[in-house]
Amino acid sequence: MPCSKLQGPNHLSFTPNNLKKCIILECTIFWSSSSLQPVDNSTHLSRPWDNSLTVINSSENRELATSFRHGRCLFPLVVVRFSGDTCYSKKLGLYGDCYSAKDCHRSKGAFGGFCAAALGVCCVFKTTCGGKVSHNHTYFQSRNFPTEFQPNRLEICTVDILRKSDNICQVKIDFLSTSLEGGDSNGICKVDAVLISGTPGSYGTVPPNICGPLANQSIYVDFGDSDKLSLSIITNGEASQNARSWNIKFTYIRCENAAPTGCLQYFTGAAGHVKILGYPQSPHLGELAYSVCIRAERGARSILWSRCSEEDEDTSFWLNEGPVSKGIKAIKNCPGDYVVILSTVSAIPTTDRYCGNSLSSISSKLGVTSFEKPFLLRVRTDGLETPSEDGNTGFCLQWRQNF
Ligand SMILES: [Ca+2]
Ligand SMILES: [Ca+2]
Repeated sequence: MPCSKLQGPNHLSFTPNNLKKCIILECTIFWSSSSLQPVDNSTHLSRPWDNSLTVINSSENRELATSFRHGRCLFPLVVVRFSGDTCYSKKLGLYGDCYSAKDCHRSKGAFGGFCAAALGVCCVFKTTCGGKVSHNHTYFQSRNFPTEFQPNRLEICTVDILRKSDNICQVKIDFLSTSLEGGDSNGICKVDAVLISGTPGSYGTVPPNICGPLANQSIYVDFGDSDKLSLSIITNGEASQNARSWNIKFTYIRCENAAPTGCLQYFTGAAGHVKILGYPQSPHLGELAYSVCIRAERGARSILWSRCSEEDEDTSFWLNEGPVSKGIKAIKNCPGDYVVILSTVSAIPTTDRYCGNSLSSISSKLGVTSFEKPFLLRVRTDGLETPSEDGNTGFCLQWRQNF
């Protein structure tokens, strides 16, 4: 009998959507996946059946879950299995997966409050140097985070990111906070560095070596045919004894949700902004070669790129190797450090490189409109800078899609 036809002892009809498993004994509880949130400790019941819980997603049965939580539904056994939906732990301020208490304990996760109408626990995973990532939303943190540490020698801290299944194509790496040394006078990461290995990459998606400020940056890394990626953070305590720390989140991306091919960074939305990796530091990082992709929203005809309005006018676009000039473009004028905005209004291929101190030679407030899809911004810097340059901070650019 299909579960949608079953009735409980209270004569309540079940019409679950996205049904995963349904076992009815005397009273079965359904609840919406949108209700998978930690609840206050005072509202949860004792749960002797924790070991055999099954989450059944339904958008129509929150009322049942509520009545269950208040103990009005009497039953000898409820069989529910948790499906690992994302939950947010207010207690820890971190995301986790909704698991049964036993599964969370077995997986060495941390208790982050209750979820799924208090039937599950929001299981939070953290790891540090030498660890392995095999759960969604795993946080890779420096030792004793959030307390900073001072390395007194060259240290290499590596975490392996394991591919959970074939339908996982990428991992999204969110740099939530970092305190690392920046690049040298050429923008090269010679003291500290974040290195990512194991990905086949392709043009525009090979993760560059990065360092300095990385908070709020995120990148997508392809597994390709590999079952494991590695992320290493080098902190050279011999070159600098400044305090270091990091908190980095890994999220598995299923193939149907993957960032498009060729995109190291990927954003959605009609408007937003993006900063060069390592922004702000002067000079900007060197030896970068990657693409930033913006998903074209339905009906979008073009995209306008301009400097971030909330950033200082002098530093929000500054990619140069010689005297500061506004609105420099073309291949011959931007040989080393530049962004590419494809097929702008002039549609002349040689005019799509931009460098200097402004996107426009007329006013730094003016931007560049591109009609080329997919919407993307290519970023390229070499490994050389002219000494005694001030500024040269890279970019913070905002985009707005036009409909
Ligand atoms: Ca430069
Ligand atoms: Ca350069």
